[in-house]
Amino acid sequence: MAPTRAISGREDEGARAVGKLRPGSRLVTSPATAVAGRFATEGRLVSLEPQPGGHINDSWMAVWDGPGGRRRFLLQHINRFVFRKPEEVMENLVRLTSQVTAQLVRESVPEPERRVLQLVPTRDGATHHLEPDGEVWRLLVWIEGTRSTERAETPAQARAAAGAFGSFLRQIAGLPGPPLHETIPHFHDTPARLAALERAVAEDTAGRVADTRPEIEAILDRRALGHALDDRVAGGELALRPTHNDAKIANVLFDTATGEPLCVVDLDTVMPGLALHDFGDMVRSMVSDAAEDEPDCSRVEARVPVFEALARGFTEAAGEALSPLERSLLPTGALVITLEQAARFLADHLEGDPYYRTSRPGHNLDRARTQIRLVESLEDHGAELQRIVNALPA
Ligand code: GN1
Ligand code: MG
Repeated sequence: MAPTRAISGREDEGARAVGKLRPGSRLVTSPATAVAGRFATEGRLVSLEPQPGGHINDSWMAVWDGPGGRRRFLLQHINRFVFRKPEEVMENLVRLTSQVTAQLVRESVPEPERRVLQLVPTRDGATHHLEPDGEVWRLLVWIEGTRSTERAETPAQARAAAGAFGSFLRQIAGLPGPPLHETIPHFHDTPARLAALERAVAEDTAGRVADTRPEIEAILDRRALGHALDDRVAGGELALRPTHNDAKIANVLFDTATGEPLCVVDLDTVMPGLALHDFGDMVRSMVSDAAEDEPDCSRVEARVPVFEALARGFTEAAGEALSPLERSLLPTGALVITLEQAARFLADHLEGDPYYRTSRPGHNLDRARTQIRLVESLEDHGAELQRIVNALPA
C-alpha cells in the first residue's frame, strides 16, 4: 500500500490544493475532505493524498477505515474550464461502465470488477456530488493490485496495452442508445487545432512567439497532414464511432503481479471519434522511450519494433471493428495525432499555459518539442511503418 498522510491542520491545506486557477473557472473553495464525506462509503476517512499524473482533473487517493477493513478510492474533481458540461461527462461514464460490465459478464471474463471503473454513489444516491457553485466531484473504487506507467518498457507491454484499447473499442462499439455526449467539442479536430495555433501565434498574448519560430513552422508547414483524416471523414471514407480519445499508456492499469493490462481508465473523452485517433495516441505515448515532457528532445526516437507491436496488438483485439482502409492508415493516424498534440502543447505555451498543468517554466514548450521530434522520426521511418501495416495478418 502506498504511503498515506493523516488529514489534519496544514496537511489538510495540501489536500485541498486544486491545480491552478484557469480562465473561465473559479478556484474551488470546497475542501476535498468535506466533499469526500458526501459519498456513500462506510467508516471513517483516514487519509487523502493528492495524486500526480493527469494534466487536467484533480485527483486524490482517499482511504476509509470501515467495518470490513481499509478501502481505497479515487476522489476526483472535474475541471470545468476543460469540461464545460461535467454532468454530461458523468452521464457518458455511467453508460460506458455499464456497457463494459455487461460485456465482461457476457464474455465470462474472470475478476470483472478489476476490469472496469466503478462509481461510488453519493449518500443521496447520485452518481456525483454537485456543489452549489456547479463544481462536480466523483468517487471511484480504487482497483487494487494494479499499476500504471508513462512509458512502454518492451514491445510486449506495448502490444498488451494496444490490445486493451482494441478490446475497449470492441466492447463499446455496440453501445445502445443515442450517441455519447461530445464532452469537448472538436476535440480531435486536427485542422481546428492547427487554426487555434495560428490564432495563438497572431495574438501572442504571452510574448513567447519570437522564441518559438522553428517550432511554429515545423507544425504549420505540415497543414496538409493535419487534414489527412478529416478529409476522409468528410468524403465518407472513414466513419465516427465511440472511441477513447486519450489512448495513452498511462490510461491502462496493469496487474502488478502478472503485468496483464486489466482496465482502461480516464473515460472522460470517450465520445464519437476515429479509431485511428486512438491508435495515434498509443503510438504517441509508447513508440518512444522518452517521456512526453523530456527536456532533451534528441532522446525522442520512434522504435520500429514497438510500432509493430502496437499495430499487431490493436488490430488483433479490435478485429473486424477496423476496416481495411483504417488498417492501412495506421501510420497516418500516428502522425496526425502526434502533430495535433504538438499544436495543442505549443498553443498552450503561447497563450501562457492556461490549459495543461505545468510544473516548470517552458514545460508545454518541452512537450511540444518532443511531439515535433516524434513526428519527424515517424516520418523518417514512414516507408517501413507502411510495410509493417501492409503485412499484418488479415
Ligand atoms: C490530457 O489529463 P490527461 O493527462 O488525461 C488531455 C489529452 C492529451 C494528454 C497529453 C481532456 O490528458 O487530450 O492527449 O493530456 N486531455 C484533455 O498527455 O485535454
Ligand atoms: Mg485524459
